[in-house]
Amino acid sequence: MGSIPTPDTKTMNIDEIKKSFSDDLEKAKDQKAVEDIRIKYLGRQKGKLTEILRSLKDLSVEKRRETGPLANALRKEIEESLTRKTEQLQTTNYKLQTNFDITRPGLKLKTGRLHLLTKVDREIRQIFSSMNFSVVEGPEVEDEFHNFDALNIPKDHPARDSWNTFWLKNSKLLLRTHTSPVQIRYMEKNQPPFQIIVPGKVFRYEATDSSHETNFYQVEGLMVGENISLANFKFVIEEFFKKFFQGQKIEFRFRPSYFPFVEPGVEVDIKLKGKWLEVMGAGMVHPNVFEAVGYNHYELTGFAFGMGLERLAMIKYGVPDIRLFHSGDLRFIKQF
Ligand code: FA5
Repeated sequence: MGSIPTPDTKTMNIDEIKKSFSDDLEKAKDQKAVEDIRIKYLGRQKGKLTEILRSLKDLSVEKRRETGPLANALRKEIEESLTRKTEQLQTTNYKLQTNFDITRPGLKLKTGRLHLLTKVDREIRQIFSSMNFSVVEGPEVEDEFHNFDALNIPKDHPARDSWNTFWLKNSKLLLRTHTSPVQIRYMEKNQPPFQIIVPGKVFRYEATDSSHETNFYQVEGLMVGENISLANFKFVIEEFFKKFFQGQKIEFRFRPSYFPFVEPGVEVDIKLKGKWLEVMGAGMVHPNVFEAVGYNHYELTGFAFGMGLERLAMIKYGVPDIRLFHSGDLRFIKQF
């Protein structure tokens, strides 16, 4: 690199500026130092390179031709070096601040999960599907006919008291108290033989405790054809328990019971921590129910059941209180 005769003896030549600049830059430890260097060499008033660039006009044409390109090239070089140094300092600062360790394993992403009741609902659907049952759904807002009358529970019959009901204001509609009305809706539109399950939400206007909720899930079952018997029900339910509890030892019992829409009626209980917990009502479909949907009750028979989904989940997963399901407590939800 060439040098220029200087008008002012204190002014450095280009080689000297270049050397002095790179010495200064190497020593710079922070952005403030980089900025000082920029001013020292490129500052508008007294920048060392600026002075040279400004003095070019006083040189002879020949000298200017020789020096001009060198000075301009150095300006470009200085600007680029300053930018690079700034970037370098930023990266180093970031590493210092975050103590960044690229070998450290990444944080595990938090993903959502299915609610335990959704899981159990899916398990139940899958098991019955594997036994050739179809999955059917029905409305949560019902009329009196489907929720009660067609199920052989006439108006003013004391049996209606078993289903404490949320009535909708100014209408004859209600929030269904069980999934049994879907039996009626399905039979109105389909002919036997068939076997269905109906999972869904039900609502009852009653006090809550560790095994009762006002809003819970049931899974209805209905199988209708010729010569269907209670023995078929027993087989299906025992198969279901075997698959649902997957080898977990459970004790269960069938006990006579009364529901207006079945005859005979039974209840199924499972032992939980030494106490019997009622998990389902069931029985042989009552002839009056077949009549309400226009079926010939002399030719057809069928069994029906309605089980409490939360209660089955409580037994399988050891949940001590039904109110935990809807508590919104993440510590509970995240366990499953
Ligand atoms: C019924 O609701 C009948 N529809 C069941 C039925 C269907 C019988 C078909 C015959 C033929 P029950 O009120 O007992 O019956 O309720 C059925 C199941 O739902 C109970 O065994 C229980 O497991 C669950 N259950 C009832 N009430 C509650 C409640 N408040 N909270 C949580 N689960 C409940």
